[in-house]
Amino acid sequence: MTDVTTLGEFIIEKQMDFPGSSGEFSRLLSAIRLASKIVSQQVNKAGLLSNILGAAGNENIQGEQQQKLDVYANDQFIKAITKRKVVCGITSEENDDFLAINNEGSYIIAMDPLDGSSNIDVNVSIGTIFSIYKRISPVGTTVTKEDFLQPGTAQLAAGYVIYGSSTMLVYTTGNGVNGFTYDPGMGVFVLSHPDMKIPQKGKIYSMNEGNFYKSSKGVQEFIKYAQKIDPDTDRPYTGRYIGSLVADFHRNLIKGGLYLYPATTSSPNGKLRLLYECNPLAFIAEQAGGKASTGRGRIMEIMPKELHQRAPYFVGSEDMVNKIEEFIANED
Ligand code: AHM
Ligand code: MG
Repeated sequence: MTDVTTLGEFIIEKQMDFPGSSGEFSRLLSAIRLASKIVSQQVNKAGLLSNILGAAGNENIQGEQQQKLDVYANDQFIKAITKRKVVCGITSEENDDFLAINNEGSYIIAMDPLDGSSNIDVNVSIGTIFSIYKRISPVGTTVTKEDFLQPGTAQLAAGYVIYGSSTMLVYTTGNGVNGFTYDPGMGVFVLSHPDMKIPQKGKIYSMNEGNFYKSSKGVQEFIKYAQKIDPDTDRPYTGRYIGSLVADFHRNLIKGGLYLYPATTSSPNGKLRLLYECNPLAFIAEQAGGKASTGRGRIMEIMPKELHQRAPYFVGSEDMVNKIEEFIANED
């Protein structure tokens, strides 16, 4: 084990921290690391819990009340983050309003503690997404909504955990993207994917094509383009859609591809949430050499108005994002 780098060692080696702070980033990341290990363990038992020991929300055979896994994940992340005392507020997909925690903390977190929850019961990969900002309000006061309504360009760090065939933690602090795979035997994350780069050209497109006719003309034309046979441009592309954003994004990050959740007639702003789904993955995509767009502009430049605001989302290999932007621009 001497030739592997653990996540803890990596942070120390790179002396990573937020500008002007001492050790706060490593405290924060160690909270995320701990909660993700706990959640990972529980995710692995999810099938057992729901199928053998009783459905979520019911009492299990030991007479314990069961919690839904997404609520459990939310609690674990909040507990771990609160304990480290560097964060003053958390906004989560699971909570209608933000939580004010330690007034002395300088940072805020936006998170989706367990994304893709419709996939929990069917043994398909799910994930956690997080995004870290410096607060705007003065230290020592109670965090305000404005602290959370910052554009993605203000993110200090962002990452995700994928609970897949193995558990991985991937993050950026604005100096590239690194991925760590969890070794359950040793209980540590080890650096497995240093300096991740997304291929500039991709071949995979990932969309819920049930929404084809609900999408705009430009999106429909792009899908037709993706399916067209043209050996010169290596088409047709390959369609891959898991329905877990983290898993679809992670695959495309490694192999090259485009994830798209456009505006539809029933969801005019798309489905995905700007603060804790779109922006953190946009930061990672850009840091890996990719791109993230609303179809008409950079995702990270949107000035949020609401905590749970949605945005149309196109993220992945630069050439593919450029291509769909072209189709969308031409629909006008
Ligand atoms: P969730 O936060 O309720 O889990 O919804 C987000 C998920 C993403 O993980 C996924 O990409 C998308 O919703 C799938 O939506 P759809 O079922 O409409 O294709
Ligand atoms: Mg979600």
